Parts: sequence; structure tokens; C-alpha cells
Amino acid sequence: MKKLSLLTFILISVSIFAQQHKIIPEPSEVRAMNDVFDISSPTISFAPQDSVDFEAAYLLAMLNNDFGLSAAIVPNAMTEHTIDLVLDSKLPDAEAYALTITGQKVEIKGGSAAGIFYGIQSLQQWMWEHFDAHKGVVQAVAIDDSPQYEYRALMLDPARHFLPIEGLKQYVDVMAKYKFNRLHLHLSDDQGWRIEIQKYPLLTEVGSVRKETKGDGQPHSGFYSQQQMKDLVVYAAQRHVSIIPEIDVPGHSVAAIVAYPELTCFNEALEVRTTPGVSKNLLCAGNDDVFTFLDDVIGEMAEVFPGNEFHIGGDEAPLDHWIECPKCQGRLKELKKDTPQDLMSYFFKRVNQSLQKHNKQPLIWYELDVPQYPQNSTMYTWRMGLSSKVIKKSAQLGYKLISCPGEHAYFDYPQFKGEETCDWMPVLTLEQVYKFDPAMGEKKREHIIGVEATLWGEYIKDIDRAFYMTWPRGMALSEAGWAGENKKNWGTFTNKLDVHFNYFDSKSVAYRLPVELHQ
Ligand code: TNX
Repeated sequence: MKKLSLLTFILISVSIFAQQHKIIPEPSEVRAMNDVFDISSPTISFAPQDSVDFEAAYLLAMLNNDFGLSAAIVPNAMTEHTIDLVLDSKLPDAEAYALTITGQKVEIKGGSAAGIFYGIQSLQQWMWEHFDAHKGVVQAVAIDDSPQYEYRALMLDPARHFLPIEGLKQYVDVMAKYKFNRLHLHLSDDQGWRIEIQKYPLLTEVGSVRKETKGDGQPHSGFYSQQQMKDLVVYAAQRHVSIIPEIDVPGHSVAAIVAYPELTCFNEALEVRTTPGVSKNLLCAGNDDVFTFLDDVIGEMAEVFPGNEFHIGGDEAPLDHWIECPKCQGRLKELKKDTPQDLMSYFFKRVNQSLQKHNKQPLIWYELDVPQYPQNSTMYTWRMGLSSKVIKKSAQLGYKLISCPGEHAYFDYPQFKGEETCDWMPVLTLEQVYKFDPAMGEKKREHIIGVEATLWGEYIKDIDRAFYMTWPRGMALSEAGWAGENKKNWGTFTNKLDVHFNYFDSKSVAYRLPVELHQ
């Protein structure tokens, strides 16, 4: 009888342990075990040929700085009582990991260095709840985990308001903790051109300067040198985040047009915009110099951004000027087409030729009235929502789809009624983000490769505001991208947030406290 009750006690404690973790995004499987590991002065070890030196150094800094331990790195130690980082090709995919803590050792296996990096994030978050600082021990556990979607992104918009490079690095630091693996940078728009292009110096000399005659009177000008961006690419890659550059064409191009007005249909002299909105001034589809310009720009950027994903915009390009322009009309005749939307298909076909030359694939904001995009395109479903029509049409036409619908993933929208943004934007609550299912109720759709939150910058004037608008909604989105629908539970999620906020406080990272959850 006594034995039985002890067993019952153990079983109950194990199941309580299983409930008690606050890891975000929710892992596939967490099994707490009734043992502890003495982690007060651990040795971190790995096989040198595995090239996980960065991960080991990252783990060391985390244990020593955040938990006050005295960890050391000894390659090839891997004996009793070490923390081993091990590559394991048998895990389900490259980003998968298995974290095991027993009384004897800690082992973090990863499908690649990325998997090990994610295992380290889960170890840190596990320790927030299960590290006993007095005794220097951590609760034993076995966590097996892998992502639902391969593409998990956040987007920043330094085009509208420039964000200094250091802020982008801080942003990468935090997003990597929630297992996001892409930072999409919207590098050009009507309100600014933000990346140095050596062949076209006016893009940044003129196109990056906002003259604040209207607006808030602050100078929101600036640009990134190619070297700064190369550094960011390396910094982010170490944290398993790839940078996706975007040049938004043929619309949203006023800043480029200010620098080179001959690229428009009517040689328009404009000013860099300081107000939000959609401009009718497009790059001219009938002018071959436009495609030479884009070919040059893509060529230089291809050297800076080594990934094969390249976003070329495509949103909100009213066709009025193309309809009025004789060169565009001539082009349509050449193509033997008669609707101006066909010019948009033509435009992206030409741009895609430049991308292909550099081994890049086009990523494009989906506009449903455009008859055809290049076959190798990845489309983003944005403010038109995530409807079954979009999902079906993209599948039929053979495009990959990234899901970032306004009603779940527009982080420029206010988080509660009355939050300072602008009149037309609907509220996007934490719960509404949490409800986001990229597959819309179906188990999985092969062509939906991932999710993205877009933090449009018209009202995001500095990086602290970007953090404040991102977190904790980014935590909710990370569960849509990583954990998947059958692992999500709103109540469990909200109970996890407190330790994350403590961590943000300790690092002075801005976020919004969702006070409505406690009312
Ligand atoms: C639409 S979504 C835009 C952006 C704006 C945003 C504001 C998309 C592809 N284009 O230019 O910043 O709405 O929410």
C-alpha cells in the first residue's frame, strides 16, 4: 500500500512536471524525469569537425551571464558530466533537436547546427522554470522537437523610418530565441531607399533623405552600406536567421524615382515621401533602361545577400501611368496582349531573368489580378487575407505560398483599442495572432511553406517601438510557424508568458504587457 502510494506520487509528479514548462514555441514532446543534473560548473563539449563552435560559445555565455554559472568549453571531452553538442542526421530534419538532461549529463542533438542552436534556446527556457540556483541543479527532461513550417519570418520596414544597424542586430538576437529563421528587410519604398548601390550613388545620396516638412519633424533618413549589411548577414547567420532583402518594384518606388526620374513613364520630378499611402508613380514597363537598372541593383545586392531568396515587391502598383504611357502601350502590342495587367506579368518575367542569373528566386506580394508570375515564385498572401481562393489558386499555378494575412500577422496594427497608430487600422490582439492557422483547418498544405509577420514602418519610428509592437505577438506567431495547430493551447500559452517578460525586463527589451489577460 505504501509502495503503491509512492508510485502514484511519482507518477503524479512526473505528469505535473510534464505540464510545467514555459517554452515558446511549444515543443513537440516534453517528458520531465525525476532526477537532477548538477550544472553549476559544467563542461561544454563537441566534436571539432561538427563546426558548432559558435553554438558552444553562445551556450557558454548564456549559462555564465544569465545563470551565473562557471561553464567552460573543452572540445572532445564528452565524458561523464558534460553538456554535449552532437550532430545527428537521424533526426527528422535539419532544424530538429533532442535535448536530454539526466542525472549524468546534458545532451543536445541537432539535425544541423541550427537544431543544436534551437536545443540551446529550449534549455535556457527550461532553466527559467527548472533551475535551482541554490543547489546549482536543473531538473531532468527529454525534449524532442522539430518545426511545422520551414519558413518562419518577421519583417522590418526600415524604408519608411530608418532603423540603425545595431537595432537590427538586437532584433535578430530576440527573434532567434523564438526559433524564427528569416528576417525580411523591406529596403526600399516611397519614403526611402536604404541600401548602398555603388553604380547608382544617388539612390542613397538623395533617395534615403526624408525632408520632414510634414510628419514629426524628426530626421528619419539613413541607409546601410554594403559592408554593414554583409556584417548583419554574418551576425544573423550565426543565429540561424537568413536575411531576405526586398526592393519593392514597380510601385512603392518614389525614393528611387527621386534619384533617377528617367526611370518613370513621364520623367516625373518627385520628393521622397514623408506621408503614408500608395503612389501612382511606377517604374516604366516600356523602358529597357529600367530593366538594366534593376539588373545592376540585383547584381550588387546578390553579392551582399548570399541566400537564394530575393523579394522584389509587387504590391499596390496602380496601372494608371502604364495605361497612359505610349512606351508601355507599345510594349503591350509587342507582347500581343491587351490588358495592362499583362504588363505586370511581363515586368516580373524580366526581373526574374536577372534574379536567375544570380541564382536567386523571386518572392513577391501576391496581387490576384496579375495573370501570371514566374513559375519559380514564392507568393505572399497579405492584406487580401488567407482565403481558400488564394490557397487554391497558388497551388494550381504552382507557386509556393507564405502566409502573412492582415487579420493575423500585421504587427503594425494596434494591439488594443486606443493604441497610438492611425485611424484605419483594425486592432490585432495577441489572441487573434494566436488563432492564426496557416493551413486553415487542413492538416498541412504542401505549397504553404511558412508564415511571416509584417511590421510595416509608417508608424514605427525607432527600434524600441518595433520591439514593443512585435512582442509578445511574435511569441504567438512562433507557435503558428513552429509548433503547429495540434500543439497550440491559448490558456497554456498565456500561462507561459510571465517568465519571458522577466527575461525581456532583464535585457531591457521593449514589449507590451497584455494587461487585458489579467482583468
Ligand atoms: C500595405 S501589405 C502595404 C504596405 C503598407 C501596409 C500598411 C503590402 C504588401 N503593402 O505598403 O505599409 O499595407 O499596413
